[in-house]
Amino acid sequence: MVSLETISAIATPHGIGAISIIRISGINALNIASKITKKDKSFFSPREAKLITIYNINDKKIDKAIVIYFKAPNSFTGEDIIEIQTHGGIVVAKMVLVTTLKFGARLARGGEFSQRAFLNNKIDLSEAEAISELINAKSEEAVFQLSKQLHGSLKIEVENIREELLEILAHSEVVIDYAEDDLPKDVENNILIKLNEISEKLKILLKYSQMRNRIFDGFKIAIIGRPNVGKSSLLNKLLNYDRAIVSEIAGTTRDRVEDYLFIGTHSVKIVDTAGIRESKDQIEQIGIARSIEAIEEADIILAIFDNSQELSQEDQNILNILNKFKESKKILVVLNKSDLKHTINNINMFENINISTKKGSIQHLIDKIEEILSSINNSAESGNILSSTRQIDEVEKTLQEIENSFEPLKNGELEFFSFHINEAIERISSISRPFHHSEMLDKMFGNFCLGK
Ligand SMILES: Nc1nc2c(ncn2[C@@H]2O[C@H](COP(=O)(O)OP(=O)(O)OP(=O)(O)O)[C@@H](O)[C@H]2O)c(=O)[nH]1
Ligand SMILES: [Mg+2]
Repeated sequence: MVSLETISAIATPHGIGAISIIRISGINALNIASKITKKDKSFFSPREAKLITIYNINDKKIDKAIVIYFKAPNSFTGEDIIEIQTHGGIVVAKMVLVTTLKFGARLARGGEFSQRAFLNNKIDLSEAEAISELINAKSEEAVFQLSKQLHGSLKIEVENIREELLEILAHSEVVIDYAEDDLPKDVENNILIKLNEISEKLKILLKYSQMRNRIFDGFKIAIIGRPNVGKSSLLNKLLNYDRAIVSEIAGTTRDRVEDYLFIGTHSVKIVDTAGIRESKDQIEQIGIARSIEAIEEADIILAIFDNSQELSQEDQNILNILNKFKESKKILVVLNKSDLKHTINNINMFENINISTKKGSIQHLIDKIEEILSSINNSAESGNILSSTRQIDEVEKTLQEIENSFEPLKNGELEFFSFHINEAIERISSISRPFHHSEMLDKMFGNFCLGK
């Protein structure tokens, strides 16, 4: 698809840096390069960096810059691209940009380069979304995942599923058009098996994608326990500074105290909470309710108990709460104050670890947390994940359509069956290439930064 307009933008962040890049894309790009350098078009050979003077519209020298020509279709957008690397600085780059506009380029909208790349089949939508998210990635895990997507792994998985659905549709259509009888029983069974396999694949994709927020935004750890067991002491020790107030008065922490730290390569948000106990104090009650919320939001729960004392009724109540989260969260029982006499020793049903926040190191606890975080990550890393809510939505709808197709298939209502499979195909296809896209594309690429 050839666009008549040539677009131009500053592709680097606005600020002082070693270099700034101005990017021009479109049929007029080479012409503009020729005008701002006062060189013939033949001076620029594809993918060769040229150090050359840049002039403004009044023939005044602006800068000496590197100019690279990417000849269509072998460029990011699939169009002719000129990249001008000027010396860093806001004014120089702006002057070069204004000159390109004076020579006929139009200022690019946010994401317009990527949009053109998509329209010219250089990237598909899942790759475009990966680019957008990669720019905003906050953790190493997110970068690895998105890079996989950028290299097309999600596209391949989605296309395979689409092919399988098309094959199933073809079977059904043939019978509708030519056969007098219903679908033979063995064919119907094969289709059912295939559809179940596809459903399973989609469900796994969704399951991994639910971990997306964790992988992309970091994990959450909640420290919980009854008052005075040493929750705030542990927070401070993990952070290596006195973030929360510690005192021997039970009920010192009244509200959630949050902070961020790195455990290994994992970015983690850690939350210290108000001690959980029966309380008539209204403010304390609110704090305790927030502690329960913190449990719900967390990926890992560090449940602290005072090893120097017998388990109390309050501790027992906490264990009852934890039991409800046994399946959905990783729970680690931390027996604190191990510098004093050991009274509890072990709490069954959970993994236990002994520490003292007062004496000695807690490195073995940190190592354990790192091990848990890595195992959560590895399980997600082995598969593809959907990197946007749009993709998750499309997969959920695909799954729904497949489920809707089972009934008509069993009843021999092949037209209805075909209808649902068709819908499923349309849904799954739209992960990489939507059918009705113009409005959605404008919206999606509009979220990109300028020059991208
Ligand atoms: N001996 C010993 N004392 C500790 C240890 N950890 C904490 N303490 C003491 O236990 C008391 C309570 O510690 P905090 O960290 O304030 O306990 P908390 O669980 O945050 O208590 P609340 O905020 O009231 O829920 C303080 O006097 C700490 O000095 C430990 O490992 N050994
Ligand atoms: Mg506290």
